[in-house]
Amino acid sequence: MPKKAFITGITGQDGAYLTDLLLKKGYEVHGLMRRTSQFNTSRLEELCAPEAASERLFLHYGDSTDSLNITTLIEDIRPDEIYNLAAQSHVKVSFEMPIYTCDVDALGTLRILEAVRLAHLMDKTHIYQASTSELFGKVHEIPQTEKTPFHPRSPYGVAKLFAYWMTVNYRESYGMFASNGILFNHESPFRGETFVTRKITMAAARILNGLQDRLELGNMDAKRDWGHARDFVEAMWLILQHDTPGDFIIATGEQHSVREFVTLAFEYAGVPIRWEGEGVNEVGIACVPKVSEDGIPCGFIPGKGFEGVPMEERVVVAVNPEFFRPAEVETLLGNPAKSRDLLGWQAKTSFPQLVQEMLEYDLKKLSGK
Ligand code: NAP
Ligand code: F7E
Repeated sequence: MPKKAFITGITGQDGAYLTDLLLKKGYEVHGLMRRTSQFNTSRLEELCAPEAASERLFLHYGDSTDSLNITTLIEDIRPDEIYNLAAQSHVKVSFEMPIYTCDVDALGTLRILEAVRLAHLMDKTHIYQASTSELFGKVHEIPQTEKTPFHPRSPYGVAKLFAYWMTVNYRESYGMFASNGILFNHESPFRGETFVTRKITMAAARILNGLQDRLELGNMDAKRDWGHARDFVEAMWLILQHDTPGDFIIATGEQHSVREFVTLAFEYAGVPIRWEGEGVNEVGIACVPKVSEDGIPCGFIPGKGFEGVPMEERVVVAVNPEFFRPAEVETLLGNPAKSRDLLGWQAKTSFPQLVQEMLEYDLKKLSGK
């Protein structure tokens, strides 16, 4: 009998990479999918082998805010492993929707834990909780380890703190195999388009093709420990295969600023950015294709450059305070020593490789190939 996994948040970035991984490992995968007015399974379709998906992937309508639905699904599926990835995962949006964010991200986790308990699956089912480096928020030490005190800085972070401790509490109270993966930022070509890395690579691809004037960003001094989602979902699986449950930091151990991410994305096309000014007046200036009138991509071709394209020097990056947050997390840097020593996990993708893969994907998408 193949192992059965139940993934909430299966349509998201991590859900799609994890589904691909588990299908390759021979699992039967069940996923919780929200009813939406348009299909939202494009990531799964792009990432998962169609044959394995048609035989062993089952999608169920549901929502993390619906206790009955979650309990019934878990009772019916009786999964060996649950990966609770569903979340309102955007930090800035959480300031605009704090109550909804807590319902999904905090209580949603409790609904899963209770469902496993009520279905008498406590000895069978291993549970992975998608915890986050946002728990550290206003950091108390650098780098952060599993022992660093928490100080969340957003409704998202606070909701995830509740979920973290509920997971620990069910483990300690009922002996459940419930573990937290404290994952630092991880990105990919399948990252949501409003997170900063994907916003940058999509805009860079458009600017390099004469389709966009400039990119507007918030705090470019923010520093993150950015890894690749493909590497990070392997850690999720390893956490549930470990002898004992626990809490694990998953990070690369290297940090970069938002500004560095932008610089590297344009450098990929051989375009240097000159940074001028300070604070809200800071701008990035570069020599790029003029914005085309007809909306047809014309500009950078990987391997060829900008042959015959009319170019100009202009501001391509500017600060827009609209993207500032009421409270910011300025710096995050994880120490992944515990996961390396106990799980044998290590990030495989370097920062430049990550930026390059994301930009190449967005350039290819623009060219329609
Ligand atoms: P994501 O791309 O935003 O995906 C979130 C998933 O949750 C989507 O499938 C979304 O469904 C689903 N979802 C949202 N609200 C829901 C609800 N009410 N009921 C059921 N499903 C719901 O996020 P991600 O980057 O893959 O992250 C996965 C998890 O890891 C999240 O819990 C996130 O908070 C956490 N995390 C992420 C990072 C990171 O850097 N990526 C780091 C640490 C922790 P739709 O497709 O319908 O929107
Ligand atoms: O912001 C700054 C912003 O939205 C990164 C989620 O997956 O990782 C993610 O949360 C930094 C912040 O990710 C813009 O202020 C500047 O300092 O890409 P982000 P995040 O907030 O770190 C954690 C680990 C999670 O758990 C979350 O689910 O970039 N920034 N200018 C900007 N951010 C955005 N989104 N847009 C800007 O224009």
